[in-house]
Amino acid sequence: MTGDTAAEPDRSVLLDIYRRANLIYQADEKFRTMIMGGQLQIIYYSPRGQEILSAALMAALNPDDYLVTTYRGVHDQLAKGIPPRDLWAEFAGKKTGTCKGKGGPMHITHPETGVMVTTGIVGSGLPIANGLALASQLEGDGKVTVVCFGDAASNIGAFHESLNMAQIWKLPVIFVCQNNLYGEHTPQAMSTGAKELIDRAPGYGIKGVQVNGNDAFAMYQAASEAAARARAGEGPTFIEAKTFRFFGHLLGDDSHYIPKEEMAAAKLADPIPGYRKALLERQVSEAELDAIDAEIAEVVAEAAAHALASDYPDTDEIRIDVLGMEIAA
Ligand SMILES: Cc1ncc(C[n+]2csc(CCOP(=O)(O)OP(=O)(O)O)c2C)c(N)n1
Ligand SMILES: [Mg+2]
Repeated sequence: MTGDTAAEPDRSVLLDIYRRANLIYQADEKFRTMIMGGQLQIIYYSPRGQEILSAALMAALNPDDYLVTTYRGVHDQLAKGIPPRDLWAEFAGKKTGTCKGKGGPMHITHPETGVMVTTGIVGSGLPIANGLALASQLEGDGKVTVVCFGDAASNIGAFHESLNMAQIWKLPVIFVCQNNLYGEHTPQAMSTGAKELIDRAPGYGIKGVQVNGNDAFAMYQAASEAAARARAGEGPTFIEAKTFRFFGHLLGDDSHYIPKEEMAAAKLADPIPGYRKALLERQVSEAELDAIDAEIAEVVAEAAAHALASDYPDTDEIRIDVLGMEIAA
């Protein structure tokens, strides 16, 4: 694994990562509370446990860089900068949402913050990311495309084709596998022959970096280096970022297929309090972090209230924004 040797990011970056991670953490808690309380009727893939990975990754990008992510994407979307109230309204299917309530939780798109596609089809984001990166390469706009996906997605054909093509064409793309060790209720060893996913990188001649995604410092370093390589025209990077998910595949999953000791150990190493501790050891004060937490609590409460108070889209909307369907009722 990498990430042990570089100079640490400066204080403003460290606090930026804290802010993004805690926005994810608090938003996730609120989503789960609202779903369990019957205020939101949605299928929900919690990113609890994967907050630091996303926060550090997105902090290493430019605001106008592109992101492609998955159904387990709320951490990526918030960390990339989608305004929480717009995201929340879309999750709730309301017309004030990022896609006027017509995308829903699995299809979040917000080009203003570079969130180009969210897909529920496992592995399908990688070729789309190559397309975005090819456009940037042709236009010379200097943007980097990041595509996030899970460990099980690395068994899909599109993963292999995309790594190969990105390498041949030296595309400015970063493939980030958020390896939480489980697919849909399935341990990795049951679905994957390779012991380490990173071992697939050399097969395509692509630069591979394996990192502890729950370590903000290592993750930020890996992402910064990959972005710099991409912008310098040196091509793609495959980052395997190890992490864990605390709420199973989807909300309601009892995680019976995860050994209790494994879950307990992962929770003991919870990256959220871990990162807070790391900041306190670096002369950041409790008061400073508490103030950020309080500010985020207000943002999240406002976003949730806004979503609940907003209207559903009108039925006329069903024919609008659909390719070839803008026809009169
Ligand atoms: C092509 C395809 N096959 C199967 C599914 C059903 N499915 C949804 S999520 C999932 C597991 C994905 O696991 P992983 O890639 O590790 O991501 P994680 O959910 O752990 O973040 C599967 C098999 C799907 N959505 N798309
Ligand atoms: Mg997984």
